[in-house]
Amino acid sequence: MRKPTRRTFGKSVAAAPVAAAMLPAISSAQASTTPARLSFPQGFKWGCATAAYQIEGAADEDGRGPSIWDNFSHTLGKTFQGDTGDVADDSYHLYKEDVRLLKNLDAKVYRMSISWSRVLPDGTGKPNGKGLDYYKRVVDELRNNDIEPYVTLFHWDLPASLPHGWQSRTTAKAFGDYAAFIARELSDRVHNFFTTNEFVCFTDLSYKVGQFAPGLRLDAAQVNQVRHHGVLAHGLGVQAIRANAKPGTRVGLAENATVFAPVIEEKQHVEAALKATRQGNAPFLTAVLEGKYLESYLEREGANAPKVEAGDMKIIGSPLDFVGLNVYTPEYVRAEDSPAGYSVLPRQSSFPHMPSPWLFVGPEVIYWAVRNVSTLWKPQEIYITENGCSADDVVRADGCINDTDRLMYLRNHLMHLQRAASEGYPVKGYFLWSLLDNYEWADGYSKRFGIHYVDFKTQKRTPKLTAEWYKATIAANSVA
Ligand code: GBH
Repeated sequence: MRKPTRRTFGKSVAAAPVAAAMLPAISSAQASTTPARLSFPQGFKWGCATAAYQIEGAADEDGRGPSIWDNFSHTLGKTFQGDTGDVADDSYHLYKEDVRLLKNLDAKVYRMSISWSRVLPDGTGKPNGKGLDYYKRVVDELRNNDIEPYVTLFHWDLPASLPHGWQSRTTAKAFGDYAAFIARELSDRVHNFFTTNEFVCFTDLSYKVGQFAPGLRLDAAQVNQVRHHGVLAHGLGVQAIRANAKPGTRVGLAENATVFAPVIEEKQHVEAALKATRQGNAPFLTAVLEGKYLESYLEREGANAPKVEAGDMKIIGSPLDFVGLNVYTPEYVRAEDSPAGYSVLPRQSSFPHMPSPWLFVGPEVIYWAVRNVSTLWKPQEIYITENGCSADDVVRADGCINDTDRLMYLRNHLMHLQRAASEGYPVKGYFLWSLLDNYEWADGYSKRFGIHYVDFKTQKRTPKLTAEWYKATIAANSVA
């Protein structure tokens, strides 16, 4: 049998690992006006992602309790022009319209999050029926449109009434109880859950750098403890879902692991990238997927290392059904003759980036994200739980939003994702960030990540060029 190439494997996919792409001879099809397309495996799950505080609004409605992001965004000087998520995309009221946007794309899956304090206003204790009903309505609307919901339990909007937030071990326990509650209430209609989103953002950025809620700058020992409570919460969440959800419910997490790409694709640098991946994610993904903290991490932190109680690491390492990766930007490494065995290369000032200054463009990041995580930890399934970019979108006189830069970003990432799929890595789906422009945390409404434009004065949604392109990509199950 002819070896499948990247272009043909999707049609015959048995997803066995195959050699890297060979250049196919130019066939008559390729000589025609339509370029050959790179196919994804049959049944690949295409969708979009959002998060509660970024889209819902209705911050004060139907008994929702405050979260640390309400407090933070209402504190002078913390967010761009004092922007808050009070209204955001008003998806609390407009969710049917948002499901229509997904339906129009023919999306198969949708990643959304639950606002913990909407369903448990105090974080623990008495539930808020009206809040829970909202999520039931959204999920039912999705299912009625043949869109499978993938639900994140925690995307940073921690209930404000939990004393000391993630500094307290009790918060990890509270998260477990909240996960159990959601599993009992929603697993009849939600079959896939993510526990937490992006450890580094709700720990380091929130308690060390102070850029995200609650905006603290703690010392190294305290930060390591916050990190530990984060991964512990994830593990308790996994166990709570397994114990309380209907059989067949699946659970994973959504993590923006730091992705290390070999600067040159040669053996020694490829191995350096693996070492860097393990070390560079030691407090988070490495701990979750290995059920332990690396000795090198504990040694480096010394007296500041996290205080771990008996049994914690087993909980943290609870087996998962899938790993979700939020992928945006790469680090480049090369092999080095040093104890670490690798070094991370600084970026030149000319390295291209999108309007978000942190969002450097290196599309091969998505291939290496999947490949490194697969090689090191062999998860059963991988989902890209976020990928996308900000762009300086402008509505032209004719009403079009020609986001050609975002299209370039997305197309190139998908080509590299297809490379991973064609080599047999178990990537099962892709959630584009984001369905629509939304509240971009400390950047407020100044950065747009949507494939639908939102006029925040009127709440009007307009598909951008990338929505048209994504619809065609989904329809063809391939990229070109
Ligand atoms: C994701 O984070 C989030 O999950 C999502 O909610 C968000 O809307 C999306 O990305 C787009 O940002 O200002 O230099 O300190 C992506 C990872 C980590 C990117 C924190 C921004 C702040 C960098 N994010 N980072 S900096």
